[in-house]
Amino acid sequence: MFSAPTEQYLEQAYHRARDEYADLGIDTGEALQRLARVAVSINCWQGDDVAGFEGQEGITGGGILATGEYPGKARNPDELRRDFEMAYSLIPGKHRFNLHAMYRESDNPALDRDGIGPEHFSRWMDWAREMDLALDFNPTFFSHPLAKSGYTLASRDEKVRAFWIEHGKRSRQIAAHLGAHQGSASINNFWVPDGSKDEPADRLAHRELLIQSLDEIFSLAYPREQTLDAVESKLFGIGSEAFVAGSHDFYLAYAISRGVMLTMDAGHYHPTESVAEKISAVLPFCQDLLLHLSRPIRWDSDHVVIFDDATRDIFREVQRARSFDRVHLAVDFFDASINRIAAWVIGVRSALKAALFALLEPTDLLVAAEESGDTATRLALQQELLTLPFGAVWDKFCLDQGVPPGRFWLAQVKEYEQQVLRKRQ
Ligand code: RNT
Ligand code: ZN
Repeated sequence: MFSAPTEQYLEQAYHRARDEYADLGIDTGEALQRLARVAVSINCWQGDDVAGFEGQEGITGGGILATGEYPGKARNPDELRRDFEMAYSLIPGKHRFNLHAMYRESDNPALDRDGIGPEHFSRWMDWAREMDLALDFNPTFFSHPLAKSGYTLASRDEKVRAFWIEHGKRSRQIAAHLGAHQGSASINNFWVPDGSKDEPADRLAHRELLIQSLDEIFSLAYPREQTLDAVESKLFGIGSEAFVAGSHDFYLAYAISRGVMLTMDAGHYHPTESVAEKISAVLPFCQDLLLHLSRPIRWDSDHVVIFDDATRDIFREVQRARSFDRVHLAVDFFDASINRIAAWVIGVRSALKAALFALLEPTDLLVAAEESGDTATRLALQQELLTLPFGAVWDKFCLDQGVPPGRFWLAQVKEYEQQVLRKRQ
């Protein structure tokens, strides 16, 4: 393996790239400045395979499943924080951290989800302040005895609904508390797994119950500066193959009619559907949008985000719509089969590469070609853009942000694996 390139080498490569992009009317310096303002909310749940810290080993479910047995997963909040610090030190830019309710900290073994409050996140808040990270939030409607039937907020059982409604309300209170203290709204994302393996006899009943429950949860208004509610749709999950109450159509209509944010997860659609394609369809009707960047393989498998067509297409559409300020970005994957810290680093760096790739697009040239009917030029340019010296601009970003360029972060992850992760057996 080559050793890491010198600063001088990287600067020279960047200068050549800068000239090539300038020839197309693109200012790489400006693109780098804009990229530095792109914040990705990084999922806590990649660090421990979506287990959480409620001490109820083995209760999983809700249609999601982390697979793999790679050694060294974080077993407690301190390990998770330490692992994330390692990953974050290798990711360029300033980002956010995405918590789930099940990651609360408490000495009370009887504390259930309908009893949580901001005090159970005070250590996360202290840590986030030290790390200069803003926190986002998610109520946890899965991996719980009262979610075993497959239904929570859309359950026919009034007691089950009441429990989860209380959980939803408390999650908003916590998110508002986080937002007020960090001076940046905490986005609170509602993903509700409710659905069934086989064809239900009454889909509408469950959807009406879901509407009722959500309306009750959202009945209290919080200032936008503190928290923003989002609702995430899904096509199907493990055990909910035939029906998911909170489908895309359901939440698109719900979000617009209630003025809450819509979340689109890149893994939650039919395989040939594209989230990128939906962005310009939804943005005219929604004030904000939350994207869960993920990578489906055959089913909603939540693989680590990579620098692939689907991810590039998403960022390209956000850039073309000039909507980086309205589209909130989060990563959502959980891969237990590889080094979990590498997973974080690969996923977020790939997302940021896709953002940079979009920011370097000479969109005006493409639009001009299109407007004049010169669709051959439009296609030719798009193809030639793929092989411009993009990597040199990315490396310059890493250099400016004080993280290793190219593949040269990997050695530190390997070292941490030997020194820390392998000792956790
Ligand atoms: C599940 C959803 C949801 C979860 C997280 C853990 O299909 O994508 O966003 O992955 O809440
Ligand atoms: Zn998601």
